[in-house]
Amino acid sequence: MTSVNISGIRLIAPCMIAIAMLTLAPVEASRGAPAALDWSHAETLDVQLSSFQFSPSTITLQHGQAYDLHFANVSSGGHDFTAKEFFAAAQIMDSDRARVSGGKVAVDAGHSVDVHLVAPMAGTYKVRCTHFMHSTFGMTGEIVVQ
Ligand SMILES: [Cu+2]
Repeated sequence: MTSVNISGIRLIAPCMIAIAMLTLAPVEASRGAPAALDWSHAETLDVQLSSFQFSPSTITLQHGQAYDLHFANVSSGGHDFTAKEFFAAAQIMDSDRARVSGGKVAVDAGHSVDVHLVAPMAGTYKVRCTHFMHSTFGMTGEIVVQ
């Protein structure tokens, strides 16, 4: 087959991306390799951090979908968005990896941090702020991947 038509490529591309994600995922976890993903279609989701809650407190994602999680700290104190299992399982965009440290995204007062990632396997992942007593005051939440 020497000729390739464009519509054929369009149909095949999503499958190839899915296969690439499946094959790259274990490698990604072990050595932080970049993945040839198109992040331009990532869906932006706003998550507000305030004293003392996440809004929304339940974040619903679709497995395999790319997102730009926009964490905005609207309070006058520091907070973090900590979800160790979630971030460990998600495929994080290479240039955003440094923004997630030990499963934690720290957001200074009045600042915001964006993390692009592909939602991992379906499940419910716990979220909390690790600042002293903040989770006790209500800074907890969950990520539900469908
Ligand atoms: Cu907090």
